[in-house]
Amino acid sequence: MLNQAVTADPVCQFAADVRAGLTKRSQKELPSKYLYDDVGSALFEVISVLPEYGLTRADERLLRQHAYEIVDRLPGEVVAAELGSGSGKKTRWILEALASRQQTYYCPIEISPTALAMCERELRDIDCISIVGFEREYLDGLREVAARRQQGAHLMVMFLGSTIGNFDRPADVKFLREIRRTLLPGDSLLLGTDLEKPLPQLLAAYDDSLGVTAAFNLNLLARINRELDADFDLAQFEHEARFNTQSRSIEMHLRSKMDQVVAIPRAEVSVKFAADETIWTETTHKYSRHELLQTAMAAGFRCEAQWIDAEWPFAENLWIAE
Ligand code: AVJ
Repeated sequence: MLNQAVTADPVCQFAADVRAGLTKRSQKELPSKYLYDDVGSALFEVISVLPEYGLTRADERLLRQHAYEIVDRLPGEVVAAELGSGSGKKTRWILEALASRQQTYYCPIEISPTALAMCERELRDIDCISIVGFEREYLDGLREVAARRQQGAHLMVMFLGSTIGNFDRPADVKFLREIRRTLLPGDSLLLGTDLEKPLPQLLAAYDDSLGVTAAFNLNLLARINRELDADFDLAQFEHEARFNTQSRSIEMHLRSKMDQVVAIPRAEVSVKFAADETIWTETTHKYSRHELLQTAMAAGFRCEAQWIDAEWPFAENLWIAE
């Protein structure tokens, strides 16, 4: 019991993860989910409107243009769940299409109470949609939604914005299998995935000219300063985006500009950085269309349909649980 209470404290968990990630012998790393505190989430909203970063707009365009087609492929009564509610803006199109058929429950699952509240505010005006938010980790929340479903209702899980790309391979397949395990045959997954594209375009998307992505990345160090009383000098680290050709992923790193030692009192650790050493902060995988078909099968789904944006290679995948 005591143990549970300790790990359930978010600051303790953050401290433990920071300590584990920064005391690694080889590549230092930090979990990308910590990029999204209030400042990081606000910076990501700015990223999503930058000219270099077409991902969010492509996602939104596809959902707007094809919402009715997508919903038409779903069986009768649907309960909609979403992993990570985001701002709720692009989900609106799907919810409006669902609402045009019948009264529908929408269950956003989100660990950030701020994000959850924002999404509820954004979407509460849609008639015939009842919002029931779950402040939970993705799979915990999903299991809860699945346990409460009425007989005859089909679950439709949305995982948009290519957040799946943040999982390492093959952790993405493992996670998709976990989702599948919470579902029944005939339930569905609407999965947004960013696709491979020319390298210069990819690099620019993760290293924009205004420096917003750099600020988004550096905010992780600022957050460690704020929450764990650390003394990172942000001027002594720089943002780097690189493409890993083997994993076909963009990696974000923070590069130490010099030899330095940083104290992180609330994680009870001091960390030594060599000049040019990096902290790996995020992976964002770029899928091929072929790979997505294989991934669907490997996770226990069949691909019902796929919609691809003409301007920015991005796919909306509708998978049905087998
Ligand atoms: C929100 C995970 C889709 O991977 O492109 C944007 C996050 N990181 N710029 C992505 C992100 C740097 C983004 N996702």
